[in-house]
Amino acid sequence: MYDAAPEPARAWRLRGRQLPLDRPLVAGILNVTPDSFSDGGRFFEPGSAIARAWEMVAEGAHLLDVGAESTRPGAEPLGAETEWNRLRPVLEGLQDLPVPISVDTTKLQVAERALEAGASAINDVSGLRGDPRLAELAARNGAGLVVMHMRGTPRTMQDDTHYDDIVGEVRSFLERARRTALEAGCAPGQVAVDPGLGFGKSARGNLELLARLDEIASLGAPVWVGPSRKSFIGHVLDAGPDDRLAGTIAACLAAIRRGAHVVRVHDVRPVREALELTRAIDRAPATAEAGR
Ligand code: HH2
Repeated sequence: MYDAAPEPARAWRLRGRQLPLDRPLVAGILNVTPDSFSDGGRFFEPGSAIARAWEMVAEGAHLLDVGAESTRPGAEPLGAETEWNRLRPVLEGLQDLPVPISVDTTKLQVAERALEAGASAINDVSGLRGDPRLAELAARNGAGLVVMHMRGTPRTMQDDTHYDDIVGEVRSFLERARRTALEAGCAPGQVAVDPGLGFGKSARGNLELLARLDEIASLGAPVWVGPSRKSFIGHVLDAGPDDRLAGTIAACLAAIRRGAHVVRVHDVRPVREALELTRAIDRAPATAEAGR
């Protein structure tokens, strides 16, 4: 269906660090926002955000994704100054964090300052449609870059969620965005791709993207996926955002099985434990054989 698959990604490169991709990575979500869809307001105050960051590291997060602008459906865009004023005290307070930080932003000025303040990666939910110069910035700094698929903007993305071929469209978009990043000077191992669950997709579309994630993984890039507490889980389970943990874990396991490398989640400990147990089971036959 697609051209021969390139070599699979072995590590995600971000500012002098290499995160090996031979085991699943958990990115803990830190929303420094008053209005995120599931945890808005909980970590808006810098002190509580910093405490939550350390808590997620203790729970086993391999990296943290820090954002200050909600991208929930219908959200209005935020000015760069307001976004940066929310992020600054948190990033400055996390200088000693032992794990890398990605900053969830679509804005060049915010990403530039975040990298200066020690962030290691840029998570761009617009997939370089907001500001393609983010790719040059990542290239110049050797920073990680996540390009995510979204239809339209958070304000409009749920207006039309019909696709003739959702996986084909998302895959081509990510392939193009990745190429743009490589042309701007990023190394292949720097650029991760993300299908953007919940960003301009129906519940069924999100399920199909998860079911066929191996087709996204065949691009050969590190694959991020963010199912955490999202409404497609609520749609299947008839559960509100606070009751979607089991569904989130199931979605993460399904994604990893189909080639995802990084799962972006709010509930770090239970997801990490589920992934660890699955890995132990998957490795058991080989281990038993070796011990014989
Ligand atoms: N989802 C959200 C935000 N950023 N980034 C990537 N790469 N992938 C995702 O799926 C993704 C993302 C939305 O979730 P959340 O941060 O919990 O909510 P909000 O945007 O309301 O702050």
